[in-house]
Amino acid sequence: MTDTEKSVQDAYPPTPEFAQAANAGPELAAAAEADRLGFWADQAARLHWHEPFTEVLDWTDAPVAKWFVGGKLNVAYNCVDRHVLDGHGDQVAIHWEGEPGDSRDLTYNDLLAEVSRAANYFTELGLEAGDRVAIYMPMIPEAIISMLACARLGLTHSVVFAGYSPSALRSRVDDAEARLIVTTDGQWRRGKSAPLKEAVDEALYAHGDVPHSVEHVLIVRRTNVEVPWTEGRDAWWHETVAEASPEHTAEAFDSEHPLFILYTSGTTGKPKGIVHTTGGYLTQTSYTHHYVFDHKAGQDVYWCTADIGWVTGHSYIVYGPLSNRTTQVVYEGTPNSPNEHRHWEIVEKYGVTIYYTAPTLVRTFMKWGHAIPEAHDLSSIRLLGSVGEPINPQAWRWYRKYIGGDNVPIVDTWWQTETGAIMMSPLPGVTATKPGAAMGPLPGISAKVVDDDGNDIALGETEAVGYLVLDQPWPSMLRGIWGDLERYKATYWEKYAEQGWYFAGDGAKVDEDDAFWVLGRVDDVMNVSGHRISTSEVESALVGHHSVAEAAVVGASDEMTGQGIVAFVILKASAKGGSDGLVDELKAEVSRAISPIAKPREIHIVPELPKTRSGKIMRRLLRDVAEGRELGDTSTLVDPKVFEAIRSS
Ligand code: 6R9
Repeated sequence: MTDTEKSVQDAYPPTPEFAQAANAGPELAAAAEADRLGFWADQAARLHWHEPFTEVLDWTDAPVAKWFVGGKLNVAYNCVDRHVLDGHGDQVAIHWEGEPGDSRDLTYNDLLAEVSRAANYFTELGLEAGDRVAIYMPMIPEAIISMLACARLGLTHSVVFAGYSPSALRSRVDDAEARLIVTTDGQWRRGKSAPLKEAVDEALYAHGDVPHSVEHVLIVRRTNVEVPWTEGRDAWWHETVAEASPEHTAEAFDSEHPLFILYTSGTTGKPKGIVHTTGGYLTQTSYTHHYVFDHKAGQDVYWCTADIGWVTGHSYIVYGPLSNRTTQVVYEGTPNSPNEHRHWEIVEKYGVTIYYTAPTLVRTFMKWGHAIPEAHDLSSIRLLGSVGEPINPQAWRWYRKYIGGDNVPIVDTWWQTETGAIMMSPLPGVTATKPGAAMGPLPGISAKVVDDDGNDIALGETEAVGYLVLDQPWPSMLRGIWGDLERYKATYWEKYAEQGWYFAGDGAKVDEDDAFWVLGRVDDVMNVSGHRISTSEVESALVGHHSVAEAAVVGASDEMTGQGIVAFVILKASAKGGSDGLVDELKAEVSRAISPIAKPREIHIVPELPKTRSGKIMRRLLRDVAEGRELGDTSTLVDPKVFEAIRSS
């Protein structure tokens, strides 16, 4: 059998039944090819525009795009009001499932009333369009309501994952100069309540008298723990928002009005505030959610298991789904609370039809064993999705077999915080999928795989790995890094400046059938359980400990989490020994300084680090050590003997 036959055989074509009823058909790609900008103008018509746009794309100020120029719209109106006005107010928007077992259904009518109340209270606080609001909350309806209330008023939200430390919160609040923080008293995590408001206070006071921008802290009661209180600054949601009027008229904002900032790890220690705007972002999230998930309003029950602290939660829990009048499940907790059956009980309870999660969770389910999903009726599921990292073919097949009843399409969706919405994915009903491949750019999107100089890597002719680039602007593209246009240009546009292409930071290859395989980051960003963490962030947390003189961090491949964080540290002469206690202490320090998600899997105390003659740490060699491989080329090392020392320690 030739390779081509093998890969064709390995592909999973859509079933005729699925294809027949699918939202997408071959005409979609044909339309985009015939007239790309006209295609996007058609997609923009999915939304309600208070004022129509006059131009689809203005790229004269590249790399800062303007999409749907002159158009005016309100995101919350599009996600809530218009569904109510269209007569769907009684449809459930959110089936919310709390970790301890409480639950709540919110219809689109309820959502409209709640978002309006919050918008009225935010206005009462004196917030005005363009101001920034930080949202530091677990997965409860008020988090989504707060995001939508911001969108309704033209306030730019910055959601900070509630698992982040006070200092991570503080740096994000400072960078965006947020005037309001919305939070909760505490959050449920594996059956226990963890304080959250306390973390906000720690963030605001930890720097002593260093002034901050925060004027108000609004607190939702969730776990009933006592909270520290600052009179005049702090307010309870139930005493303020809940008392506000449920009537509010949405005003329209410019298509390029900043909708949100979301911080993500870059190659330096300082997180980047990725800026997204209004019209193009909502157009592409709505378009992709409709076609990639084959979503049918009023019929499907959709569940995306992400957290709103990540871009997947923004685009595929809040904006894409709600713009499409989705009925969705939102779950507050971890998948094994109170036991490993939780997700499948939820699927059964609500009759979930579309389920979107991350490969790391699929691998966790595999580890727990197929007897667990087999104990449940999952026959309602008709489509599965994957996001966050490459999904290994074994996990893909397991996912399809045990969760998808061996007959549903899987959409492996490649995109980034920066791209705002899905860029590459199979189209269900159209694409024959290969396990582990994101297949190719969606209609309207253009991507390629090139070498260092920008030459095309010939299709299928070679196994050569290249860099993934996006060679045309797209509606939901980032508009910059908050307050740092130069860093935006340098990070994404410098490498292929001549060609004017966006450099995604991912390695990829294209096979003989034209299918794209995304292989992972090519920079110093690690991907741990789908979370982006930069090596230098972890290094600075380690160096922040009084015993550590120097640290080097690498991502080593990990069966469960994709990559695991492995650190090599040199201790200060004053530090005593390299006891196990110290390693634990260092792990705890990283967890405290950044988040438990950044906690190293291993820390090796070493006498020296391998460096080039110009003083750069050779991470590639450390990765070889961490992954137990034969050492690669050590010829540029100052002192190759360093490795004997590292290996024996
Ligand atoms: C949406 C999201 C982006 C990075 C990206 C890439 C990796 C995401 C992937 C994937 C292979 C997929 N990634 N989806 N790699 N196949 N389907 O995850 O955004 O947190 O910014 O991460 O994740 O490396 O560059 P973000």
